[in-house]
Amino acid sequence: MKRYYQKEIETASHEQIRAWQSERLVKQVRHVWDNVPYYRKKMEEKGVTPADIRGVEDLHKLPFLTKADLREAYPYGLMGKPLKDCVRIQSTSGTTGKRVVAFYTQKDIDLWEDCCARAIVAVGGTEEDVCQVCYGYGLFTGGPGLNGGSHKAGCLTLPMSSGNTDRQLQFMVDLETTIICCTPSYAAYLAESIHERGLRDRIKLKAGIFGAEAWSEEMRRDIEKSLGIKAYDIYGLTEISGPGVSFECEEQTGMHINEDHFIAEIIDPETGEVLPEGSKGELVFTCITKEAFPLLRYRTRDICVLSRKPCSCGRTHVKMSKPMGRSDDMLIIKGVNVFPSQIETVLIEQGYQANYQIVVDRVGHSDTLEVQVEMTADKFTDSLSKIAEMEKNLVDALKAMLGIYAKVKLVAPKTIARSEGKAVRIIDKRKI
Ligand code: DLL
Repeated sequence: MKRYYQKEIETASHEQIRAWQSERLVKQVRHVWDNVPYYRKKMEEKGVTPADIRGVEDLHKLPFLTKADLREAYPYGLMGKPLKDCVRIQSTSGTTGKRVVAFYTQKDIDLWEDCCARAIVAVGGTEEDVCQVCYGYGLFTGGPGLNGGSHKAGCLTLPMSSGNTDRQLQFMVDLETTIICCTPSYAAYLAESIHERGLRDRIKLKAGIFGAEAWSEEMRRDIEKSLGIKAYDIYGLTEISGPGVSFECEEQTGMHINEDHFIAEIIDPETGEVLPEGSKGELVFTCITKEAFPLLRYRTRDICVLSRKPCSCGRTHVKMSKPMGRSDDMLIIKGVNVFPSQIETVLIEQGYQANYQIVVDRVGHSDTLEVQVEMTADKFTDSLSKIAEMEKNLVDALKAMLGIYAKVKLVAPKTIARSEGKAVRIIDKRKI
Protein backbone atom coordinates (compact mmCIF):
# COMPACT_ATOMS: atom_id res chain seq x y z
CA MET A 1 0.00 0.00 0.00
CA LYS A 2 1.21 3.50 -0.83
CA ARG A 3 1.56 5.25 2.50
CA TYR A 4 2.49 8.79 1.64
CA TYR A 5 1.58 11.26 -1.05
CA GLN A 6 4.83 13.24 -0.71
CA LYS A 7 7.11 10.95 1.22
CA GLU A 8 10.22 13.18 1.43
CA ILE A 9 8.19 16.03 2.83
CA GLU A 10 5.91 14.03 5.11
CA THR A 11 8.79 12.10 6.69
CA ALA A 12 11.46 14.84 6.66
CA SER A 13 13.59 15.28 9.77
CA HIS A 14 12.58 17.87 12.31
CA GLU A 15 15.70 19.90 11.44
CA GLN A 16 14.76 19.86 7.77
CA ILE A 17 11.20 20.97 8.49
CA ARG A 18 12.47 23.80 10.68
CA ALA A 19 14.91 24.88 7.98
CA TRP A 20 12.10 24.99 5.39
CA GLN A 21 9.94 26.93 7.83
CA SER A 22 12.61 29.50 8.59
CA GLU A 23 13.48 30.09 4.97
CA ARG A 24 9.83 30.36 3.91
CA LEU A 25 8.86 32.53 6.86
CA VAL A 26 11.54 35.10 6.08
CA LYS A 27 10.37 35.26 2.46
CA GLN A 28 6.71 35.39 3.43
CA VAL A 29 7.19 38.24 5.91
CA ARG A 30 8.92 40.23 3.18
CA HIS A 31 6.09 39.42 0.74
CA VAL A 32 3.46 40.54 3.23
CA TRP A 33 5.38 43.70 4.21
CA ASP A 34 5.65 44.67 0.55
CA ASN A 35 2.12 43.75 -0.51
CA VAL A 36 -0.30 43.85 2.43
CA PRO A 37 -0.43 47.42 3.81
CA TYR A 38 -2.92 46.35 6.50
CA TYR A 39 -0.45 43.93 8.07
CA ARG A 40 2.54 46.15 7.46
CA LYS A 41 0.82 48.81 9.56
CA LYS A 42 0.32 46.25 12.34
CA MET A 43 4.01 45.38 12.17
CA GLU A 44 4.98 49.03 12.28
CA GLU A 45 2.75 49.58 15.32
CA LYS A 46 4.59 46.74 17.03
CA GLY A 47 7.94 48.12 15.92
CA VAL A 48 8.83 45.04 13.85
CA THR A 49 10.36 45.06 10.37
CA PRO A 50 11.22 42.15 8.06
CA ALA A 51 14.85 42.49 9.20
CA ASP A 52 13.77 41.33 12.69
CA ILE A 53 12.48 38.01 11.38
CA ARG A 54 15.41 35.72 10.66
CA GLY A 55 13.75 32.40 11.33
CA VAL A 56 11.05 30.52 13.23
CA GLU A 57 12.59 31.61 16.53
CA ASP A 58 11.52 35.18 15.73
CA LEU A 59 7.91 34.29 14.88
CA HIS A 60 6.66 35.44 18.30
CA LYS A 61 7.67 39.02 17.45
CA LEU A 62 4.98 39.32 14.78
CA PRO A 63 1.52 40.70 15.55
CA PHE A 64 -1.53 38.43 15.61
CA LEU A 65 -4.39 38.51 13.16
CA THR A 66 -7.94 37.76 14.30
CA LYS A 67 -11.40 37.46 12.77
CA ALA A 68 -11.89 41.12 13.74
CA ASP A 69 -9.02 42.01 11.38
CA LEU A 70 -10.64 39.98 8.62
CA ARG A 71 -13.83 41.92 9.21
CA GLU A 72 -12.07 45.25 9.17
CA ALA A 73 -10.09 44.41 6.05
CA TYR A 74 -13.08 42.83 4.23
CA PRO A 75 -13.05 42.07 1.37
CA TYR A 76 -9.67 42.85 -0.20
CA GLY A 77 -7.55 44.31 2.60
CA LEU A 78 -5.46 41.22 3.41
CA MET A 79 -4.69 40.13 -0.11
CA GLY A 80 -1.07 39.51 -1.01
CA LYS A 81 -1.63 39.41 -4.77
CA PRO A 82 -3.59 41.60 -7.17
CA LEU A 83 -7.01 40.25 -8.15
CA LYS A 84 -5.79 39.48 -11.65
CA ASP A 85 -3.47 36.82 -10.19
CA CYS A 86 -6.27 35.16 -8.21
CA VAL A 87 -8.37 32.36 -9.66
CA ARG A 88 -10.80 31.44 -6.85
CA ILE A 89 -12.50 32.55 -3.68
CA GLN A 90 -13.95 30.35 -0.97
CA SER A 91 -16.02 31.61 1.91
CA THR A 92 -17.88 30.76 5.07
CA SER A 93 -21.53 31.49 5.67
CA GLY A 94 -22.56 34.50 7.68
CA THR A 95 -23.39 38.13 7.51
CA THR A 96 -20.93 40.42 5.78
CA GLY A 97 -19.29 41.20 9.09
CA LYS A 98 -18.74 37.57 9.99
CA ARG A 99 -18.18 36.15 6.55
CA VAL A 100 -14.66 35.08 5.72
CA VAL A 101 -13.64 35.46 2.09
CA ALA A 102 -10.34 33.82 1.19
CA PHE A 103 -8.54 34.26 -2.11
CA TYR A 104 -6.37 31.74 -3.96
CA THR A 105 -3.88 31.88 -6.80
CA GLN A 106 -3.53 28.75 -8.93
CA LYS A 107 -0.44 27.88 -6.90
CA ASP A 108 -2.40 28.24 -3.64
CA ILE A 109 -5.04 25.83 -4.96
CA ASP A 110 -2.36 23.42 -6.04
CA LEU A 111 -0.67 23.33 -2.62
CA TRP A 112 -4.01 23.10 -0.83
CA GLU A 113 -5.00 20.13 -2.97
CA ASP A 114 -1.63 18.52 -2.18
CA CYS A 115 -2.49 18.79 1.52
CA CYS A 116 -5.85 17.09 0.89
CA ALA A 117 -4.18 14.41 -1.21
CA ARG A 118 -1.84 13.68 1.72
CA ALA A 119 -4.93 13.11 3.88
CA ILE A 120 -6.52 10.76 1.34
CA VAL A 121 -3.35 8.73 0.77
CA ALA A 122 -2.88 8.52 4.55
CA VAL A 123 -6.17 6.61 4.84
CA GLY A 124 -5.10 4.24 2.08
CA GLY A 125 -6.39 6.10 -1.00
CA THR A 126 -4.87 5.00 -4.34
CA GLU A 127 -5.77 4.85 -8.06
CA GLU A 128 -7.85 1.77 -7.18
CA ASP A 129 -10.21 3.73 -4.95
CA VAL A 130 -13.54 5.40 -5.49
CA CYS A 131 -13.78 8.50 -3.33
CA GLN A 132 -17.23 9.95 -2.69
CA VAL A 133 -17.05 13.57 -1.59
CA CYS A 134 -20.22 14.61 0.19
CA TYR A 135 -19.00 17.82 1.77
CA GLY A 136 -20.75 20.85 0.34
CA TYR A 137 -19.37 22.18 -2.94
CA GLY A 138 -19.46 25.86 -3.75
CA LEU A 139 -18.21 28.51 -1.37
CA PHE A 140 -17.58 25.99 1.45
CA THR A 141 -14.04 24.63 1.27
CA GLY A 142 -14.92 21.02 2.12
CA GLY A 143 -16.11 19.84 -1.31
CA PRO A 144 -13.63 21.65 -3.54
CA GLY A 145 -10.61 20.86 -1.31
CA LEU A 146 -11.21 17.13 -1.01
CA ASN A 147 -12.30 16.93 -4.63
CA GLY A 148 -8.91 18.31 -5.71
CA GLY A 149 -7.08 16.07 -3.26
CA SER A 150 -8.94 13.02 -4.50
CA HIS A 151 -7.96 13.79 -8.11
CA LYS A 152 -4.33 14.17 -7.08
CA ALA A 153 -4.41 10.91 -5.18
CA GLY A 154 -5.67 9.32 -8.39
CA CYS A 155 -8.99 8.12 -6.98
CA LEU A 156 -12.11 8.00 -9.10
CA THR A 157 -13.85 11.02 -7.61
CA LEU A 158 -17.61 11.27 -7.07
CA PRO A 159 -18.33 14.99 -6.60
CA MET A 160 -21.64 14.44 -4.83
CA SER A 161 -21.81 17.52 -2.60
CA SER A 162 -24.00 17.29 0.51
CA GLY A 163 -27.59 16.09 0.88
CA ASN A 164 -29.84 13.86 -1.23
CA THR A 165 -29.19 10.73 0.77
CA ASP A 166 -31.01 8.44 -1.66
CA ARG A 167 -28.71 9.47 -4.47
CA GLN A 168 -25.63 9.23 -2.22
CA LEU A 169 -26.50 5.64 -1.33
CA GLN A 170 -27.30 4.67 -4.87
CA PHE A 171 -23.91 5.86 -6.11
CA MET A 172 -22.19 4.32 -3.11
CA VAL A 173 -23.64 0.92 -3.98
CA ASP A 174 -23.49 1.11 -7.79
CA LEU A 175 -19.99 2.57 -8.08
CA GLU A 176 -18.62 0.66 -5.09
CA THR A 177 -17.33 3.67 -3.17
CA THR A 178 -14.38 2.80 -0.94
CA ILE A 179 -13.63 6.19 0.68
CA ILE A 180 -16.20 8.67 1.86
CA CYS A 181 -15.59 12.29 2.85
CA CYS A 182 -18.27 14.16 4.82
CA THR A 183 -19.01 15.63 8.21
CA PRO A 184 -19.07 13.04 11.01
CA SER A 185 -22.73 13.80 11.70
CA TYR A 186 -23.64 13.11 8.09
CA ALA A 187 -21.56 9.91 8.22
CA ALA A 188 -23.61 8.78 11.22
CA TYR A 189 -26.82 9.63 9.38
CA LEU A 190 -25.66 7.74 6.28
CA ALA A 191 -24.78 4.74 8.47
CA GLU A 192 -28.27 4.76 9.93
CA SER A 193 -29.85 5.02 6.48
CA ILE A 194 -27.68 2.16 5.17
CA HIS A 195 -28.92 -0.10 7.95
CA GLU A 196 -32.53 0.98 7.59
CA ARG A 197 -32.46 0.13 3.88
CA GLY A 198 -30.67 -3.16 4.38
CA LEU A 199 -27.69 -2.03 2.28
CA ARG A 200 -24.94 -2.94 4.74
CA ASP A 201 -23.80 -5.97 2.72
CA ARG A 202 -23.80 -4.08 -0.54
CA ILE A 203 -21.39 -1.30 0.38
CA LYS A 204 -17.63 -1.55 -0.15
CA LEU A 205 -16.50 1.34 2.06
CA LYS A 206 -13.16 0.95 3.82
CA ALA A 207 -12.42 4.43 5.16
CA GLY A 208 -14.03 7.76 5.92
CA ILE A 209 -12.48 11.24 6.23
CA PHE A 210 -14.64 13.20 8.61
CA GLY A 211 -14.13 16.75 9.82
CA ALA A 212 -15.34 20.35 9.83
CA GLU A 213 -16.92 19.88 13.26
CA ALA A 214 -16.08 18.37 16.62
CA TRP A 215 -16.74 14.66 17.12
CA SER A 216 -15.96 12.33 19.96
CA GLU A 217 -14.06 9.04 20.17
CA GLU A 218 -17.38 7.33 20.96
CA MET A 219 -18.82 8.66 17.74
CA ARG A 220 -15.76 7.38 15.89
CA ARG A 221 -16.26 3.92 17.34
CA ASP A 222 -19.98 3.93 16.49
CA ILE A 223 -19.38 4.92 12.87
CA GLU A 224 -16.52 2.45 12.48
CA LYS A 225 -18.59 -0.38 13.87
CA SER A 226 -21.74 0.45 12.01
CA LEU A 227 -20.06 0.78 8.60
CA GLY A 228 -17.15 -1.61 9.12
CA ILE A 229 -14.64 1.10 8.19
CA LYS A 230 -11.81 3.12 9.73
CA ALA A 231 -12.92 6.68 10.47
CA TYR A 232 -10.28 9.42 10.25
CA ASP A 233 -10.36 13.02 11.36
CA ILE A 234 -9.43 15.99 9.17
CA TYR A 235 -9.14 19.62 10.23
CA GLY A 236 -8.89 22.96 8.54
CA LEU A 237 -10.37 26.41 8.26
CA THR A 238 -11.23 28.68 5.36
CA GLU A 239 -8.86 31.43 6.47
CA ILE A 240 -5.86 29.08 6.28
CA SER A 241 -7.03 27.28 3.07
CA GLY A 242 -9.71 24.75 4.04
CA PRO A 243 -9.60 21.03 4.92
CA GLY A 244 -6.18 19.44 5.03
CA VAL A 245 -4.40 21.89 7.31
CA SER A 246 -3.99 18.71 9.35
CA PHE A 247 -5.13 15.11 8.98
CA GLU A 248 -5.10 11.81 10.79
CA CYS A 249 -2.92 8.86 9.86
CA GLU A 250 -3.42 5.16 10.61
CA GLU A 251 -2.39 5.68 14.26
CA GLN A 252 -5.54 7.79 14.83
CA THR A 253 -4.01 9.68 17.73
CA GLY A 254 -4.16 13.24 16.49
CA MET A 255 -3.77 15.10 13.21
CA HIS A 256 -0.44 15.81 11.51
CA ILE A 257 -0.21 19.51 10.65
CA ASN A 258 1.29 20.15 7.20
CA GLU A 259 4.20 22.03 8.68
CA ASP A 260 5.92 22.74 5.39
CA HIS A 261 2.98 25.11 4.69
CA PHE A 262 1.71 26.15 8.13
CA ILE A 263 3.63 26.95 11.29
CA ALA A 264 1.57 26.14 14.38
CA GLU A 265 1.85 27.78 17.79
CA ILE A 266 -0.18 27.35 20.97
CA ILE A 267 -0.87 30.53 22.91
CA ASP A 268 -2.62 31.51 26.08
CA PRO A 269 -5.90 32.94 24.75
CA GLU A 270 -5.98 35.55 27.53
CA THR A 271 -2.43 36.91 27.34
CA GLY A 272 -1.28 35.89 23.86
CA GLU A 273 1.86 34.37 25.38
CA VAL A 274 3.34 31.41 23.47
CA LEU A 275 3.01 28.25 25.57
CA PRO A 276 5.49 25.35 25.70
CA GLU A 277 4.84 22.16 23.76
CA GLY A 278 2.22 19.96 25.36
CA SER A 279 0.25 22.87 26.82
CA LYS A 280 -3.42 23.30 26.09
CA GLY A 281 -4.21 26.62 24.47
CA GLU A 282 -5.34 28.44 21.37
CA LEU A 283 -3.99 27.30 18.03
CA VAL A 284 -2.34 29.97 15.89
CA PHE A 285 -1.26 29.45 12.26
CA THR A 286 1.22 31.23 10.05
CA CYS A 287 0.91 30.49 6.34
CA ILE A 288 4.38 30.32 4.82
CA THR A 289 3.61 29.31 1.25
CA LYS A 290 0.31 30.99 0.46
CA GLU A 291 0.41 33.86 -2.02
CA ALA A 292 -3.06 35.39 -2.28
CA PHE A 293 -4.22 35.27 1.35
CA PRO A 294 -1.02 35.02 3.37
CA LEU A 295 -2.24 35.26 6.96
CA LEU A 296 0.50 35.47 9.59
CA ARG A 297 -0.11 34.42 13.19
CA TYR A 298 -3.84 33.93 12.65
CA ARG A 299 -5.71 33.11 15.85
CA THR A 300 -8.04 30.20 15.10
CA ARG A 301 -9.87 30.32 18.47
CA ASP A 302 -9.64 26.52 18.48
CA ILE A 303 -8.31 25.14 21.76
CA CYS A 304 -5.99 22.16 21.46
CA VAL A 305 -2.63 20.57 22.33
CA LEU A 306 0.36 19.90 20.04
CA SER A 307 2.56 16.85 20.30
CA ARG A 308 5.90 15.93 18.74
CA LYS A 309 5.87 12.37 20.03
CA PRO A 310 7.19 10.11 17.25
CA CYS A 311 4.34 8.56 15.25
CA SER A 312 4.29 4.93 14.13
CA CYS A 313 3.14 5.99 10.64
CA GLY A 314 6.57 7.49 9.96
CA ARG A 315 5.29 11.03 9.49
CA THR A 316 7.31 13.60 11.37
CA HIS A 317 5.03 16.60 11.24
CA VAL A 318 3.69 17.80 14.58
CA LYS A 319 0.30 16.45 15.64
CA MET A 320 -2.62 18.43 17.04
CA SER A 321 -5.28 16.94 19.26
CA LYS A 322 -8.91 17.14 18.28
CA PRO A 323 -10.04 20.71 19.01
CA MET A 324 -11.38 20.70 22.57
CA GLY A 325 -13.49 23.83 22.29
CA ARG A 326 -13.23 27.42 21.22
CA SER A 327 -12.16 30.63 22.86
CA ASP A 328 -14.99 32.59 21.23
CA ASP A 329 -18.74 32.04 21.01
CA MET A 330 -18.82 30.39 17.59
CA LEU A 331 -20.95 27.24 17.50
CA ILE A 332 -20.57 24.55 14.88
CA ILE A 333 -23.97 23.06 14.21
CA LYS A 334 -24.30 20.36 11.55
CA GLY A 335 -20.88 21.44 10.28
CA VAL A 336 -22.00 25.05 9.82
CA ASN A 337 -20.36 27.88 11.72
CA VAL A 338 -22.97 29.84 13.64
CA PHE A 339 -22.42 32.97 15.69
CA PRO A 340 -25.13 33.89 18.23
CA SER A 341 -24.90 37.45 16.89
CA GLN A 342 -26.25 36.24 13.52
CA ILE A 343 -29.33 34.87 15.27
CA GLU A 344 -29.72 38.09 17.19
CA THR A 345 -29.53 40.10 13.96
CA VAL A 346 -32.38 38.08 12.47
CA LEU A 347 -34.55 38.48 15.56
CA ILE A 348 -34.07 42.21 15.63
CA GLU A 349 -34.65 42.56 11.90
CA GLN A 350 -37.91 40.67 12.37
CA GLY A 351 -39.06 43.07 15.09
CA TYR A 352 -38.25 41.03 18.21
CA GLN A 353 -36.09 42.09 21.11
CA ALA A 354 -32.85 40.40 22.03
CA ASN A 355 -34.46 38.17 24.63
CA TYR A 356 -33.71 34.72 23.38
CA GLN A 357 -31.98 31.47 24.18
CA ILE A 358 -30.22 29.12 21.81
CA VAL A 359 -30.46 25.46 22.71
CA VAL A 360 -28.13 23.09 20.88
CA ASP A 361 -28.43 19.36 21.39
CA ARG A 362 -27.51 16.14 19.71
CA VAL A 363 -30.09 13.50 18.89
CA GLY A 364 -28.34 10.29 17.90
CA HIS A 365 -25.35 11.77 16.11
CA SER A 366 -27.17 14.70 14.60
CA ASP A 367 -27.16 18.26 15.94
CA THR A 368 -30.38 20.10 16.66
CA LEU A 369 -30.83 23.84 17.07
CA GLU A 370 -33.74 25.49 18.83
CA VAL A 371 -34.16 29.21 19.28
CA GLN A 372 -36.53 30.28 22.03
CA VAL A 373 -37.70 33.83 21.49
CA GLU A 374 -39.82 36.06 23.64
CA MET A 375 -42.78 37.65 21.95
CA THR A 376 -42.88 41.40 22.38
CA ALA A 377 -45.94 42.93 24.05
CA ASP A 378 -47.26 44.18 20.69
CA LYS A 379 -46.79 40.80 19.01
CA PHE A 380 -48.27 38.86 21.90
CA THR A 381 -51.25 36.75 20.97
CA ASP A 382 -52.88 33.57 22.16
CA SER A 383 -54.02 32.59 18.68
CA LEU A 384 -52.20 29.33 17.95
CA SER A 385 -52.37 29.81 14.22
CA LYS A 386 -50.90 33.30 14.51
CA ILE A 387 -48.07 31.98 16.69
CA ALA A 388 -47.38 29.18 14.20
CA GLU A 389 -47.20 31.71 11.39
CA MET A 390 -44.81 33.96 13.32
CA GLU A 391 -42.63 30.96 14.13
CA LYS A 392 -42.57 29.92 10.50
CA ASN A 393 -41.46 33.41 9.43
CA LEU A 394 -38.60 33.26 11.90
CA VAL A 395 -37.61 29.75 10.78
CA ASP A 396 -37.41 31.01 7.19
CA ALA A 397 -35.40 34.11 8.11
CA LEU A 398 -32.97 32.06 10.22
CA LYS A 399 -32.58 29.54 7.40
CA ALA A 400 -31.74 32.37 5.01
CA MET A 401 -29.10 33.74 7.39
CA LEU A 402 -27.54 30.52 8.69
CA GLY A 403 -28.21 28.04 5.91
CA ILE A 404 -29.58 25.47 8.37
CA TYR A 405 -32.93 24.70 9.96
CA ALA A 406 -33.54 26.06 13.43
CA LYS A 407 -36.67 25.14 15.33
CA VAL A 408 -38.25 28.30 16.72
CA LYS A 409 -40.32 28.43 19.88
CA LEU A 410 -42.07 31.68 20.71
CA VAL A 411 -42.61 32.17 24.43
CA ALA A 412 -44.64 34.74 26.36
CA PRO A 413 -43.02 38.11 27.14
CA LYS A 414 -40.70 38.14 30.18
CA THR A 415 -40.44 34.36 30.52
CA ILE A 416 -36.78 33.90 29.57
CA ALA A 417 -34.75 34.30 32.74
CA ARG A 418 -32.88 37.61 32.96
CA SER A 419 -29.33 37.48 34.11
CA GLU A 420 -27.56 40.00 36.29
CA GLY A 421 -24.23 39.33 34.68
CA LYS A 422 -23.60 38.05 31.21
CA ALA A 423 -26.80 36.80 29.61
CA VAL A 424 -26.89 33.05 29.23
CA ARG A 425 -27.78 32.88 25.59
CA ILE A 426 -26.43 29.49 24.67
CA ILE A 427 -27.27 26.16 26.19
CA ASP A 428 -25.12 23.55 24.47
CA LYS A 429 -26.19 20.13 25.70
CA ARG A 430 -23.91 18.20 23.35
CA LYS A 431 -21.22 16.15 25.04
CA ILE A 432 -18.17 16.07 22.85
O1 DLL B 1 -14.72 23.49 8.27
C1 DLL B 1 -12.93 23.29 6.67
C2 DLL B 1 -13.10 21.81 6.65
C3 DLL B 1 -13.89 21.21 5.67
C4 DLL B 1 -12.41 21.01 7.56
C5 DLL B 1 -14.00 19.84 5.62
C6 DLL B 1 -12.51 19.63 7.52
C7 DLL B 1 -13.31 19.04 6.54
P1 DLL B 1 -14.61 26.49 8.23
O2 DLL B 1 -16.01 26.37 7.77
O3 DLL B 1 -13.90 27.77 8.00
O4 DLL B 1 -13.71 25.40 7.56
O5 DLL B 1 -14.61 26.15 9.79
C8 DLL B 1 -13.41 26.09 10.50
O6 DLL B 1 -14.33 24.41 11.96
O7 DLL B 1 -11.82 26.64 13.17
C9 DLL B 1 -12.84 24.50 13.79
O8 DLL B 1 -13.45 25.22 14.84
C10 DLL B 1 -13.88 23.64 13.08
N1 DLL B 1 -13.30 22.39 12.61
C11 DLL B 1 -12.80 22.09 11.40
N2 DLL B 1 -12.37 20.81 11.36
C12 DLL B 1 -12.60 20.28 12.59
C13 DLL B 1 -12.38 19.01 13.21
C14 DLL B 1 -13.90 24.03 7.58
N3 DLL B 1 -11.85 17.98 12.53
C15 DLL B 1 -13.66 25.68 11.93
N4 DLL B 1 -12.73 18.85 14.51
C16 DLL B 1 -12.37 25.44 12.70
C17 DLL B 1 -13.28 19.88 15.21
C18 DLL B 1 -13.19 21.30 13.39
N5 DLL B 1 -13.52 21.08 14.69
